[in-house]
Amino acid sequence: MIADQPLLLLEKLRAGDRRALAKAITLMESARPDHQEAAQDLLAAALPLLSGVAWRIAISGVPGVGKSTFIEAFGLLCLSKGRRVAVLAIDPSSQTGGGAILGDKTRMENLAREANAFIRPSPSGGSLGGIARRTAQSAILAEVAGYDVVIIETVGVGQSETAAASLCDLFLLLLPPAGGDELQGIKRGIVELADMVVVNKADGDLLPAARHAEAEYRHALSLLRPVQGAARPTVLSCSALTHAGMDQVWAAIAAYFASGAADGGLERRRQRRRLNWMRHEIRETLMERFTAHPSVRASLPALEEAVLAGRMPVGMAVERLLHCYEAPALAADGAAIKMHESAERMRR
Ligand SMILES: Nc1nc2c(ncn2[C@@H]2O[C@H](COP(=O)(O)OP(=O)(O)O)[C@@H](O)[C@H]2O)c(=O)[nH]1
Ligand SMILES: [Mg+2]
Repeated sequence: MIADQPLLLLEKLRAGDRRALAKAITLMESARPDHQEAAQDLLAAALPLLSGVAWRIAISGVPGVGKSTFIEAFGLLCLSKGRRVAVLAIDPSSQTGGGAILGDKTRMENLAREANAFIRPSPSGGSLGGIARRTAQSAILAEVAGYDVVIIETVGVGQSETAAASLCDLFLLLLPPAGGDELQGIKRGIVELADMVVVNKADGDLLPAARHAEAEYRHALSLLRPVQGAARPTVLSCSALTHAGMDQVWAAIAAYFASGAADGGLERRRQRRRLNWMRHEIRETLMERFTAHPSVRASLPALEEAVLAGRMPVGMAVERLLHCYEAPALAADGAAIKMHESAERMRR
């Protein structure tokens, strides 16, 4: 099976084989330990092959803002510039195989038909952290397979934006053509994550509203203090439907990557991203192991009970749990030590 031949799979990937990419991602998403091991071998072998030329772009925005339509339009534009496009998704709400985001593949019908495009729905199930990790790994595999524009679509709810922002080179926030009270993105702090803000649906009756919103966002963002070292996000408007303004979006994205490559900002961001990812994984893995640990599990109910009843300080309960985790043998020996002590006492 594929699990036996990660290097063969890598060869096919490097040749740009779309089916090999689908297979590699399936392998990586599998929970089977042998698949996981093969996938990690594959990734380790793939990493040194990355040239860094690929653009990794996350697109976020509330449902209905036009993400899928935008990605198709932008994707087709990328293809017309000779690029190869992979579309991935982060959607923690998709518990079934299809995935809610790209389940509506109909919206990307034209892109899906193209030989140089690859579309993959969100991995389903698991924590957001797990989904984000699998998406980041899929992005690496896609880059090795020669997809030099990797687009990550994410739903604009909850934590998925933060996750997406932390694993891309450019975080593009798509906003609806409404201003005033509806500068929601700013209220929710999402805009601060954005490297680029694009007001969509700048067409037909919505054109004036879109232009107005664009101006409002530009103004609002000029008042925000930019994150240290980061440039203020570019604000644009476009129509994903009519493609009006898409060329300007493309130009702004190209300029972003050109300047990032020239001044080293892009590489710094990627380095920071890898380190953050590692730290995040350490936290997640430790937490997983901690809660799964037999002696932690054995002690937890009683300690929680004691904290609940106000009989034990939280700090002490935590220390005892950590002790169970770090020195399980000692903790297990605890009973033996107690018996030993009482035996001693009885003897005296
Ligand atoms: N007028 C207009 N409608 C758009 C535009 N982009 C998307 N839509 C429409 O908005 C609806 C939601 O689009 P979709 O791409 O599925 O949004 P998503 O949920 O963010 O992926 C669809 O009916 C689209 O046809 C646009 O630029 N202009
Ligand atoms: Mg969509």
